[in-house]
Amino acid sequence: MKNYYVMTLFPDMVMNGLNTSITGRAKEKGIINFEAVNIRDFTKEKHGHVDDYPYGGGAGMVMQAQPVYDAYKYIENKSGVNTRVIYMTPQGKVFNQQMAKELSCEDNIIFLCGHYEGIDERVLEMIVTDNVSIGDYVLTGGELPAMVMIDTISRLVPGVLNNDLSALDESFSENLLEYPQYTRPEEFMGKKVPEVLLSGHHANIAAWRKEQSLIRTKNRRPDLLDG
Ligand code: 6GU
Repeated sequence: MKNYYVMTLFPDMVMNGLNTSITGRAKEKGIINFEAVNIRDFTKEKHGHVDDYPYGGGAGMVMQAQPVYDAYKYIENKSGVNTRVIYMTPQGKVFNQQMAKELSCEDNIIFLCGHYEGIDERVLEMIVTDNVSIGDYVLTGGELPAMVMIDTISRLVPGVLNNDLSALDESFSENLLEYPQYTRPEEFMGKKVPEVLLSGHHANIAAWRKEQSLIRTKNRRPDLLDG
C-alpha cells in the first residue's frame, strides 16, 4: 500500500479530485491511499489565521511556519521520519515521467502545497526534501500540481491500472510519443482504419506502430529525440 499525504489549505479540492476515476478506484481497492491534511487545523491562533504579512514588506501574505510544522509532525507520526517531503513550487525541478517512475517506488510521500506568496523559509528548510514544479508557468497554489503528481505516480503502481502493460507501452516510456489508436467502425465518414491494423500480422503491426511513434515524435516533440 502506497500512502500519499497532501498538506494543504484546500483539502476538499484535493480529495474531490483524487477520489474520482482511476485513483479513487485504486484507493477503494486498497492499493494506494491518500489523505489531505488541512494545515488550518493546526493553527494556534484564535481566529484560525495561517498567514501573516511578510517581514521586509511587499505584496501578499506568507504562510506561517508553526501550523505547517505541526501538520508535518502529525503526518510524520504515521509515515515515519524518512518520508520524502515534496514542496510544490515553480522554483522546483520540473516534474517528468522519469521522476514519476522513481517516486512510484516510495511507500510514503508527503506533498506540501503553498498558497499566497509562499511559506516561511525556516519551516521549508526544516522539513522539505525535494522542490518540484510541474512546468514553467505560475499557478495560484500547489494543489493542482500535487494532484498531477499523485495521478502520474499512482498509475505506475502495480495493480492501479487494469492492464499494467498499458503503463509501459505509452507516450514517454521510451522517450517517444504513443502511436495513433483506432476502434470500430472500420470506416468513419469515409476515413478508413490503416490496413495493417486489420491484417492480424503482429510483427507488421508492431513495426508500423514504432514508425508512427517516431514520425509523431519528430513532428510534435522533436526535442524528445535530441540525444
Ligand atoms: Cl508546483 N506551484 C505553483 N504555485 N505554480 C506552479 C507549480 C507549482 N508548477 C508550475 N507552476
